[in-house]
Amino acid sequence: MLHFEQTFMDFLIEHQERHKRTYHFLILMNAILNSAKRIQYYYLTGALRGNLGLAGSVNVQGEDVMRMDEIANEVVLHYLKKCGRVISVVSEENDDIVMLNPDGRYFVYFDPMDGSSNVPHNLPIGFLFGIAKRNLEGEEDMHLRKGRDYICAGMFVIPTGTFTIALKNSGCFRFHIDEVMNYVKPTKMTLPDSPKTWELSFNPSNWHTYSEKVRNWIEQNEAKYAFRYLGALAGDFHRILTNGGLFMYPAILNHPDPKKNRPEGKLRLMYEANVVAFMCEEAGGGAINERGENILDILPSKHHQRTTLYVGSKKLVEEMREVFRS
Ligand code: AHM
Ligand code: MG
Repeated sequence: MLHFEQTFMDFLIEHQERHKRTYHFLILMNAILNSAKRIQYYYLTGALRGNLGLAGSVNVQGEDVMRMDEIANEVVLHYLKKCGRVISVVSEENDDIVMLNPDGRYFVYFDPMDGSSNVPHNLPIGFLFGIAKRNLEGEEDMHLRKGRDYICAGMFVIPTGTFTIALKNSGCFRFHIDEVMNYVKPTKMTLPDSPKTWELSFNPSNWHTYSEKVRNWIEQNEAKYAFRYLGALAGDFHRILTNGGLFMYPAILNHPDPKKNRPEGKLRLMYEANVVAFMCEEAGGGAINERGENILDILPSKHHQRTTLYVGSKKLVEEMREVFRS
């Protein structure tokens, strides 16, 4: 007897039918899947085709753009436009909001290739996305939504081939890519209660630049947990979701070169922090910034806004909230 695994699309169709929803979201998710598979293909052959270097331009954040960033962004914009369901997008790779289809139903916030320091090595990166729905009743407020108002958020770890997605109030699920490039075999993700497997994840080379409160907490607690850091949020958060623990990207405050300080943190709220925070809450965890605010409750005032981030097991997130309150 042949064995057929449930695909992501089977899973989603069932979910949409159960909740008596329209098919628009399926069409949008089909475009997201097409994008991910295409990025997967370009990235797998990236070294071979000489696509892992610089593109020769600088992005809105003042960082060098990689050729792969451009390819991945073009891929996602193409599929999202073609599906006809997206009003406009915020992409890490575009300074401004990109208008796609004024009659669309959704806003998509994405980073098509996150974890740029891994790109020249062809090591894992992430395609991260969050989706909000247009205000169907009353006036449209356009883009600047809180993560709490997203209807779903997800990430592909590329080229590893895992896809994790959370649907609002319906949980967080992980899929694996199969031989014919379908994402299959949903597993419901719940952060483990037992601290035995918990891990800490942060860039230790920045340790000396963190606030005193954060440095003290690390000194007092790091020996209790294993430590892992890949340098690509999707990969690092993937581990936290499975093993529990805490991923953090604190404020950079005491850098010897003051131009490199980042009092608001490095990660972007709308398409990095919110994406993992949304998945984490659906898996029973939490996410806050250094003001002790829930990441998902922050109303952005600009679309490339940065934030500090502490995401993972509830107990550790609450411990950090106390640290910032004290
Ligand atoms: P990017 O958008 O330039 O790729 O930066 C985002 C990445 C995250 O994936 C990762 O968590 C973090 O930046 C790593 O930063 P660092 O290299 O400073 O540790
Ligand atoms: Mg990024």
